[in-house]
Amino acid sequence: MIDKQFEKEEFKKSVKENVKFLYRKTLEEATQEQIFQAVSYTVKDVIIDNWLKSQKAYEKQDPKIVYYMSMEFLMGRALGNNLINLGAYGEVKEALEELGLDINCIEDQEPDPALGNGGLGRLAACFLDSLATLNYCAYGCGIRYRYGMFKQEIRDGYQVEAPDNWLKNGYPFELRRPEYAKEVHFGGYVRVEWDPVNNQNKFIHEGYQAVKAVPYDMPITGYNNDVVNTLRIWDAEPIVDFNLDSFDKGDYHNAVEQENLARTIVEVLYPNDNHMAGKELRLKQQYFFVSASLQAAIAKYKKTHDDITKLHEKVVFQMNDTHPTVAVAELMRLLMDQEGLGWDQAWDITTKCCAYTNHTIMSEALEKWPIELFSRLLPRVYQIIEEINRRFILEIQQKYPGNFEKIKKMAIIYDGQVKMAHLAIVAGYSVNGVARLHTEILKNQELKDFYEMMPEKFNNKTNGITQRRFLAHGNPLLADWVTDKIGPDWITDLSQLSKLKVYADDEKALQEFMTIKFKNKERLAKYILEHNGVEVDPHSIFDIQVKRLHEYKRQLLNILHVIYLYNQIKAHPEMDFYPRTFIFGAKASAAYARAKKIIKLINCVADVVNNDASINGKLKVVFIENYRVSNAEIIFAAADVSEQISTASKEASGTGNMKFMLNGAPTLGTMDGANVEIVQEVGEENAFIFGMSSDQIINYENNGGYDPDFIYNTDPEIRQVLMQLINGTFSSDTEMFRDIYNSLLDKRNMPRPDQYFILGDFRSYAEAQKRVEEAYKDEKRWAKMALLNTACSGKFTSDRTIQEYVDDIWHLDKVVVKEN
Ligand code: 26M
Repeated sequence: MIDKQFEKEEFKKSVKENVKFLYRKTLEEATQEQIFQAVSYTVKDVIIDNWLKSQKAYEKQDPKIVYYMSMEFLMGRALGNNLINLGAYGEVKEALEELGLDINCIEDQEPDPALGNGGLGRLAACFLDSLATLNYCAYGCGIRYRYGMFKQEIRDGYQVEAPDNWLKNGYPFELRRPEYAKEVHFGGYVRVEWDPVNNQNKFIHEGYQAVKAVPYDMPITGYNNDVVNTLRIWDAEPIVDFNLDSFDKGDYHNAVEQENLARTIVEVLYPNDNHMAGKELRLKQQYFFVSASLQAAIAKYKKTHDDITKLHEKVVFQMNDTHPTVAVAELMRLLMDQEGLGWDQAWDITTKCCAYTNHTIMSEALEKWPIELFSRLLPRVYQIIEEINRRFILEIQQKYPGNFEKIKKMAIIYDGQVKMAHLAIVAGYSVNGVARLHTEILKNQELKDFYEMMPEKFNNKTNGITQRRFLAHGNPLLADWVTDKIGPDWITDLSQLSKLKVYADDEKALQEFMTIKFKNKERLAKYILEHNGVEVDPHSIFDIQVKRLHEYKRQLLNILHVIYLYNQIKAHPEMDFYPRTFIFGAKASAAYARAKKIIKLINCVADVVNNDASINGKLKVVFIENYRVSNAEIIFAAADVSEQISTASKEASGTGNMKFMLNGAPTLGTMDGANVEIVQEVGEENAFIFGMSSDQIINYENNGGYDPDFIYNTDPEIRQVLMQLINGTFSSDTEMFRDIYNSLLDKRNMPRPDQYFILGDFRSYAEAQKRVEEAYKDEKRWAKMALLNTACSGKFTSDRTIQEYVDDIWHLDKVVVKEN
């Protein structure tokens, strides 16, 4: 059903009016950016009606609400996605054409709201889409960073970070809600007073600095169901403007500090991925949005309910990793100090309201805060954590009398640090990993002691992705083809894709499928030419690795293998070799020197390989600048091969792997994260699996015995590749890649050389790459494989993931908004 406003003539009229109203211009005079704003306002108008309608329905039905608490929401552009979900994309595309406008150019005017780093933040965005589409009442709770994920520029092969000022033209899809502002307090001290009325101690927080948290709401549209949920992100403002008033009161210093605090707290997203830096400002950010969100949730609950002890019947807080874990102590504080409950009652409610998702086993990522910092910044919250810890240690002692090892390993406060994961597990009623293998590793390795003590809390929720963005919007050619073959139901029921299996041996269908892939490769080739100035051949194999740059993800293994292939072609020019384009996209955390060097290496190898006429263009290497959600959609659609080559056990799940699969790219990968489940769905014969298993890796890690030196000494081809890092082949500065070389071989390299088993897996990877080439040469076999990947990807929709969260953890009620 098309809304009246998306009826073409109405729509055109509204866009023209908005251009006039907003900019005092005619359509002909307006810039593309101004037209984008005008179009967005028209769309927002429709959304606001549904938003109000959803609100009404929620008020009437009083469903249980999930608050998805996350430091990151990597939303990507809203305009196109909203049009898809409103079922109006086609109409609007045509209407714009009639105005002489190209919808792609209009969409390209929107900045990517990049309020996240990578997988964890993008997962949160997919979850919000699925929650709205499945008719559940949900709020995303986060921070309105002034600067999101930095923009990456490549200069002379190096990554250079540029600020992402995403708000500079005003963002049309947000709504400031000053009436819901909340105060958040930092620092100061706690005074204890006896309260004779309630016969208990009263804790009074004084001498603090206060910040005003002001929410901005973004609409989250469900697919074709009129549901509009809310992503609520908090901005910080000073409580009172710095003025002479406070100066007169002698409060000058404090007024300046409060103003500074408000300005700095939401300034920028920390661009770290899987790495904890321990910065005080980061903890301030965490407490800031958590406290504001909890206050708002409690206030909302109390508007229509008078018994706070039943909060858990209507509210659940899902903590996206440990970043918002201070929520458990803050909820205790609000229930006790604001609502007047005693410890036991408050604890009972808190432990029924909070649940925790773990996203990584990388030890550098585990959040631990020095108690000195924590208690200074959040004195009352720290007191509460001490009491939670005291009681938990008593429990440990009861269960394991005399076993001090257990206390050492499981205490929330130990070695002068607050361990956020331990707090989350102790206070949460659910602890989940994000893929089957990852959850098993949590239970049997990382969190073994906790699993033994409280097995009932542990469960798995394999990640998923939204097909609305990553197929319907990102790959319209394939989306139309799928609809043509099996009807449109896949958009809300991805398991339908299995119906495509009947086409696996249908030559006509296979040809259509591969023609679409080819067109998408042409689209990407055009993008690469325009943005990178490199010409690539869409007839070559597009072999793609796009994800954050991290040693465990092993972009280094990929580029070393490219060097190896280059050497082979040079040594055997007559060799039969299918042309290949290796495409990379990755941001490195700004402070991660080795990761940045790997980017430089990729670009240096690209320079040499792409300019070597003697290899006849058989090999191309491209580094796509500024990989982000908007260009990801184009990249996934165009991939032949999906590189998922993390050291087994290290990648908790991965979600890019699912996006490639959905778009018909077979996985070249290790048995890690969700790759394991992908292979299970598609069959081993339709994937290229290599490398050591997670058991083998974990065994080496625990018992030693891995020796990259032996490989270096016994495999001359690998040795040649490593020598080329330091002999001037790719940089006249022979010291340029010395650190990378050393990281693989130098025994002084801490904690051990080649931590990520790059040399150990090299041969196995090269063989798997050989199998890729053989398979690709057989056109029919490849087409079948590609099609089956799409056909078997149904499990990996975030709709399935969300339904599992609802069934096992959240127990939400379905809400009807759209009357039939
Ligand atoms: C921590 C402290 C200070 C600053 C930043 C951080 C931090 C930020 C993001 C730590 C980890 C962060 O993200 C981890 C992450 O993205 N994990 C990924 O989660 C995905 C969704 O579950 C999985 O698919 C990936 O395998 C996992 O790496």
